[in-house]
Amino acid sequence: MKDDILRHLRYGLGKDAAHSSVYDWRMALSRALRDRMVDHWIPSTQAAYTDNSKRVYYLSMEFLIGRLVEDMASNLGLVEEARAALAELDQDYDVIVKDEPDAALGNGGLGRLAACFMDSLATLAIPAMGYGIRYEHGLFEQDFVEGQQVERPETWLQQDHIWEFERPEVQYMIRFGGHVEHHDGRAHWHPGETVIATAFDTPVIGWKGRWGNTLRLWAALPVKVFDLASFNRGDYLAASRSESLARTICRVLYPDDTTETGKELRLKQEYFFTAASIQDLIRRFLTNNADIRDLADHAAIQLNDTHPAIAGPELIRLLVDDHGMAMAEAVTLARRCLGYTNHTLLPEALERWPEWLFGRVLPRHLEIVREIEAEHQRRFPDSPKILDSGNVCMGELAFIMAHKVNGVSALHTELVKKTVFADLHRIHPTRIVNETNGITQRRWLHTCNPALSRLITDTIGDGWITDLDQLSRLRAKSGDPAFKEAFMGAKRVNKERLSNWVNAHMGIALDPDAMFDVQIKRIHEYKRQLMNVLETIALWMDMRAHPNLDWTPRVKIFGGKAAPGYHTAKEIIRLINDVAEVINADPATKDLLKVVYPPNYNVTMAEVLIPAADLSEQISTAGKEASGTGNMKFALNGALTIGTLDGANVEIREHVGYENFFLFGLTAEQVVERRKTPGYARAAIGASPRLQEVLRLIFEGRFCPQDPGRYHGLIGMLYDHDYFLVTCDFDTYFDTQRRADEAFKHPRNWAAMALTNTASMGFFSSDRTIRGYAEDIWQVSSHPGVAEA
Ligand code: DL6
Repeated sequence: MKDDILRHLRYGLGKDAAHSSVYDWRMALSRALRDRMVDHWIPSTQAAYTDNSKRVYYLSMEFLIGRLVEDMASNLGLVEEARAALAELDQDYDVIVKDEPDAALGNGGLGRLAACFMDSLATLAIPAMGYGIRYEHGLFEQDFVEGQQVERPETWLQQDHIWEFERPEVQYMIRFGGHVEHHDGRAHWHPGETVIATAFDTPVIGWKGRWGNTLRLWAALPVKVFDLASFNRGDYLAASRSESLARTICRVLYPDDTTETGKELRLKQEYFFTAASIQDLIRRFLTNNADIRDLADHAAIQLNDTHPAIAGPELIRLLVDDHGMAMAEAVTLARRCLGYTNHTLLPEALERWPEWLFGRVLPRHLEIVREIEAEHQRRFPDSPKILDSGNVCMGELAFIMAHKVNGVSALHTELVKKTVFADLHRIHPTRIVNETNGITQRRWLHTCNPALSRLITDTIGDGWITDLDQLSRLRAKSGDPAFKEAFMGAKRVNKERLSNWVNAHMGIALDPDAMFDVQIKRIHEYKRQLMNVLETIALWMDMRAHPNLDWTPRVKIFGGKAAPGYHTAKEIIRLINDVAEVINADPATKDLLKVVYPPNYNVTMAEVLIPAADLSEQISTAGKEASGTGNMKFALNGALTIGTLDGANVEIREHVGYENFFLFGLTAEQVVERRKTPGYARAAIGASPRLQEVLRLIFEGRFCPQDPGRYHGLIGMLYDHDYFLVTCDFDTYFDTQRRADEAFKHPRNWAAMALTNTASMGFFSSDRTIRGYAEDIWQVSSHPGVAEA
């Protein structure tokens, strides 16, 4: 390893050890690791080809992979070797891995799930490819200026992304716009614009390198570099039109789609990566197989949300227009290949494209959608429509074109059946299945929490790393004082690590003995960060009013970004920051309460925050969070959950035991009922003197004296449009927080509850989730694996 690092430093980077920066060392280490990955990756790829294995194709607009050095070293079992090699070279492994930018090619849960799935697919040796977009700029970087979110472009590709291999030979033409002619018995699409999709491959190596898969991200290239004739005429804009389209397509994750041009770009992005992926998988299939009608025996295509739902019409287009298949047969074949995962019940997140826009960008696909619609309506005349009120409804399209549709937690799947797809479920009663989400324990315990990982391995061996159910053997330890002490010792190490980080980056001193209470996720009204900050204010008021009570010291930690155009979420961010400023400066509560909101929450930050948490906030309005995966990461790392009966919280509570979970709040059914009661928010506020007091303080400008009216809109909304029922759940939330305070005063009991959480999380491994998809949806099996390289 040491020799390899030096060799890469010299011949890969043109540097000698004496003049190398941390960046150079990281690049050399990464190349040395990458070489070893390739030794597992190529045999796996060859084996999948030779065996003509059925492959999974996971199409996702997002892969939130974060940093990779440590992940790769860990899966290869090379962390200690790398550390030792660098130490011999007078370099610090920990400093070097921290130098890596966080690849934020996703927003949150959906993208991180895709990354966990890639890890599990490789560990389970299921031949698979992830397909996505190689965004030039990932999710924006968040800064706070006077407490307000400011967005800056993310720049991960300004440095060499060492893990990927460019594949200039893998290119596909992606066409947009134009018109369609029908003659010679077939359709001829004459596009208005064309770009080239070109591939970049990142190996994804499973645990101990038994198998390797590929994450293939598409970048766009212009069909011609530039138009020399226009350039010579002095028409520079026309000269670079093709280049500009290509550049724009892969430029940013989630372009603002509130404008018409933003919408069009988003649709083009979706089609771009989907069309490239479908062409690519057909090409791969045809290298080993002669008859396209066998495609479904070799390709399982999973649509991660509706973003790649155009895969149905695109596959049909290729089968009909290029392979001469009859439309009905093509629809049936496409359906056998496709599965669709729904990740949300929020109506605004279910994609709908204006028909005119869809037809302008994808005229041939609109014709095909009409045919899919007509065929489905013929068989099921009362079916919901794909083309509805001038829109193309991508949820309905994905449902109708998939042989299986899955929800991501038990509750969510039931709600999918009863609400968004109730009518389609009636027509196709066996199509919807549940695959409760999971997380990879290799990243979310073994790598991010070395102290706890070591303790667990010393106690039960390392089998849990690939078989998380083995953690259940720790349950017997909940009465063992020495083990509990060691368990909380690991937590303490993580809390100190976080405290040092907060002190260094934010200048706030934290007491590691305080309860670390963490809510990290996208800022959204349904996730109810607002309720958390209202409770924080109420607690602060009580602490000030009764300074002599035996308070449990708390650190309230928030993290998360708001969508740039989401005004209310941005107001909530500002309120948290204003409240933090006032509370953190209050000498009366300085040893009891702190509020911390580090900017730019991302995967890397999660890896530090989650192991340090005592309490995990999972407080969404019941019926709104499809699953959540943060909830799983916290519980796995020994945090107790305070939460509602929403998403996967329901199943987590079943597994960890009701007594080890702080439950509060209305159920999904009660939420629906409560909304029917006129004036429910005013009634709830009227019944809660505590909440009235909190709202009064905010309204009077206690947290922004220089601009007292700042939150009048936000507070007014709670009185009159409290759609997410913050007011109704507030009191029980507050009381449940006090139960958590009480429990925290008894460290041995708390330790028993915390370790029971860890011990009970076997079910929530993404390995289990992937086995479920493999069996219920994809009908694929694990490869025996390749010999250890
Ligand atoms: O399934 C992954 C993840 C779930 O854990 C979250 O509960 C869910 O909100 C998220 N869904 C999305 C889709 N869009 N929206 N909203 O990100 O998926």
